[in-house]
Amino acid sequence: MTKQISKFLSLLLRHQPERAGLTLDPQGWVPTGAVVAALRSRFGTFSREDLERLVAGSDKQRFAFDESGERIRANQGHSVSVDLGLDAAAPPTILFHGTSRRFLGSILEQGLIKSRRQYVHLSHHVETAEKVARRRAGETVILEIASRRMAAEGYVFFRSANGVWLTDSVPPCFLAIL
Ligand code: HQG
Repeated sequence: MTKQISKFLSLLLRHQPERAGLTLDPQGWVPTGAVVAALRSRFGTFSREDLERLVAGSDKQRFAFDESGERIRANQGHSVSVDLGLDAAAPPTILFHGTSRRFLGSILEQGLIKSRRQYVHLSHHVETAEKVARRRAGETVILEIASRRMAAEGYVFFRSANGVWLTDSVPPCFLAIL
């Protein structure tokens, strides 16, 4: 049940806030009370404490409260346009991206593109990339991204509050199959 609620919260805070009559502010925040009310109307009893437990227990720390606790947002993964206010950060030498092998031809041709999300998502650790890849059916593949070289050539990287590396696109020349 927690997973189901977490998935619905991701949907609201990243993609379709209107599904529950919510609106994200330009930085992606929504009043905590409105989110609790939305989750209660969908799942029955659901309190602010339940939301706090869900946020604290999220394996990937997907959500964050603001300092006052009065607002909540997703740390990354948006398709809705929001400004998370992240500062550009110097990436490690290599980052990883896990995906489905069936996308490989297209990725090696076009590079990594963000499609509906605001950024391409990259992982610091290969294990994390493997987990991301396993969300998809079929054979998986891990790509190595020459992120330090990209940064040296002017590509901008951000690190979300929960440690996901974000960038606009990765051209094929910076990709290698692990
Ligand atoms: C692929 C989850 C064809 C890309 C995860 C990926 C992550 C291309 C898919 C976060 C392509 C997009 C994001 C190209 C990229 N041709 N396919 N040129 N370029 N792709 O879900 O990175 O659990 O938007 O490889 O753990 O899989 O939701 O991105 O397979 O951190 O918190 O297009 O979502 O986090 O899929 O996952 P996604 P992603 P949560």
